[in-house]
Amino acid sequence: MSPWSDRTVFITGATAGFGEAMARRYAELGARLVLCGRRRDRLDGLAAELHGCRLATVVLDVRDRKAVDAAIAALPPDFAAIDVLINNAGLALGLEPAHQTDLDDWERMVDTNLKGLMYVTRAVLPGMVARDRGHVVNISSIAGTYPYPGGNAYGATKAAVTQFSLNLIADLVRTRIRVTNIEPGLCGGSEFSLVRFKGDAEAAAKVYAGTTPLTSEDVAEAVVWATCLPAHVNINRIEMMPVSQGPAGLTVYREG
Ligand code: NDP
Ligand code: 8X3
Repeated sequence: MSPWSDRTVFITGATAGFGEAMARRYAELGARLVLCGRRRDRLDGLAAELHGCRLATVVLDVRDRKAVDAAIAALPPDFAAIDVLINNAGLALGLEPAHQTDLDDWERMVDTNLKGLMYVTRAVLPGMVARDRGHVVNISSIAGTYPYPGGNAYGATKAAVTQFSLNLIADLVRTRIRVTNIEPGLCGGSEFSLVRFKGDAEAAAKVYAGTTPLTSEDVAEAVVWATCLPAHVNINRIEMMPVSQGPAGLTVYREG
């Protein structure tokens, strides 16, 4: 019998992209799933696709702290003991330079990528500590390490997620709880760029033109790998990029 048949995986942002791919992979492994997102129709569609799997769906906006607490407190008993929390919900908005950006976009990224991730983590961790069992996987980004023009607040939220993950490891070092920070680079096939460019499909497609980016399935595979390792092994960070991407991006402005 698979060890996953006795484990519950809680995924935020399961209605698209990485989260959806992770839901499918953990369903294959036989895990119990709690799938969250704001779009009810998407959750219903995924539940229908994965019918026969043990899963619960939760319509949840991670920015709503009270709703996060209430949703986790109200999980059906079979799903309440979360073994793997995947904090995946997040977004980038805009690629304008800092002085031209919409401050509402910055606020929404901070509220979702950082504060929302913290709300969910804080609600789930006490149960993990009480059971002395669990794995928190935070989906950060290479944007949290390498700056690029227009990355401003998005990169800042992801840098904070990365440091939050490392600090969680420090806080939990006396427990058996594992924490892994995933830092993907260019990844196509999800709704990420469509959201970033606010529905402009042409601008979104240009991001991936002429290259072979990572896929949501590649990221899901890295998460599954980290969570399948023996219980004494903690993968602190995974930085992953497509072969066609590299971390050299220093900017020099030359006058004239
Ligand atoms: P998608 O846009 O395809 O998926 C984002 C998911 O987040 C959706 O399921 C969406 O669900 C959910 N979400 C967004 N806002 C909220 C909210 N307020 N409350 C709850 N759920 C929310 O993007 P990806 O799958 O590509 O991205 C997933 C994560 O990976 C993000 O954190 C992103 O920053 C990160 N990442 C993405 C990379 C890429 O190139 N694609 C590379 C590196 C990191 P719904 O709209 O239904 O709420
Ligand atoms: C998404 C990757 O490079 O578009 O986090 O910021 S990038």
